[in-house]
Amino acid sequence: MRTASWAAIVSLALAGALTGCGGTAGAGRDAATGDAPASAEAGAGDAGGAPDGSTPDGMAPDGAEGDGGGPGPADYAEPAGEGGGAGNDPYLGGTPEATGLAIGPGGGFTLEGTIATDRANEVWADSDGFRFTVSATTTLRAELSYAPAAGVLWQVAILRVNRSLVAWWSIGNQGAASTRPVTLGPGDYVIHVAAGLPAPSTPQPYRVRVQSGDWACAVAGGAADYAEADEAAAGHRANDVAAVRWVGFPQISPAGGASAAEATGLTLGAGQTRALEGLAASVTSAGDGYLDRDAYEVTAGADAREIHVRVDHTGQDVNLNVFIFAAGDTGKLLGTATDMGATSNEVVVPVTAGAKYWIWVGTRDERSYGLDTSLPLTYRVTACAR
Ligand SMILES: [Ca+2]
Ligand SMILES: [Ca+2]
Ligand SMILES: [Ca+2]
Ligand SMILES: [Ca+2]
Repeated sequence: MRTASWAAIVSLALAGALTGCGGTAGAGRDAATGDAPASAEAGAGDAGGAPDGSTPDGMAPDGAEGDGGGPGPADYAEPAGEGGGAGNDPYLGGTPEATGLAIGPGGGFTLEGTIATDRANEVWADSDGFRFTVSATTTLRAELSYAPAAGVLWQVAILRVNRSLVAWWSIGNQGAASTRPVTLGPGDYVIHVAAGLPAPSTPQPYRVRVQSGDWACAVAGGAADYAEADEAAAGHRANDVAAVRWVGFPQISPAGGASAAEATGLTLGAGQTRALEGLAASVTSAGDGYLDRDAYEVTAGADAREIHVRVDHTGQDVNLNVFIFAAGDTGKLLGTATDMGATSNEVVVPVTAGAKYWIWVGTRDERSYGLDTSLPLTYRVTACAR
């Protein structure tokens, strides 16, 4: 059975979330809207302390971080071929690879896999699950590296074994992606890696580093370092830059019109935290899947290797999504945060020192579900650089 749709897969993930969180299910939003409750394990509230020595050395495209600094052999490699049916796809009746690997505080391991040439359905070219064990409560993230190919989006997520999401898919096409950090209690979980269509003509190898560490990025308090300009005179379209439609993977195009990212003038050096404030305006969609869309240009400092961006707000019925683009090119996507039902969205992306990036904050159009009644809504962007 290879028929699938992204909506069906997300429904599976959400059904798992609604049945898998016990008493937390009611803490989120109305199940009838298709929105999941916020993850009980979300690390948003447990931030604290400076990054410690267990922090890996970034998301090098060759997956070289971790144990000893060299790529080295992986701790688990996906076997060639997946047998019949859904193979190791966690969503379509497959069985995730039983890696036998465990992780606790300070630990980490590396996975190797391949996007195969013969596994495509209408959603993705190949979809691989890897089951692992958390032996003791720890904060971890999964860092994916691969050889980028034009037009192909890759994604990485962390699921519970019932397929509900603990770290929503981070999606990009620039060679590396990371889930947000999540604090997980003991038990089994699944790393999910997939690449979008078309199926490759040759197998595409990838690596995933799963690393325990402390990547705290607490909400920045106090006055914002940058405040969105008042774009009311432009119908709140002055800074939109990207249009995003969800058909399986996000389909991204320039927003059209005369929009431009706001020049914040902010440079993010390693160890620095900056706050931006914006307004999710109450406007109708310009034709994509979003209402207001706001882009902010920032520069990675000379010593920065990654930026960790979180967007926080108080609108219980508003979904703000975050996309990180290379400045000036909506075709270059570094990562996404698209958790449904969460008032905090986080994404971690690798950066090149001195390069400019767009932090894009979009309000998902959910008016047909009776949502978005909290608009207009002020939100806060916190950007932590490492
Ligand atoms: Ca595979
Ligand atoms: Ca697979
Ligand atoms: Ca705005
Ligand atoms: Ca805007």
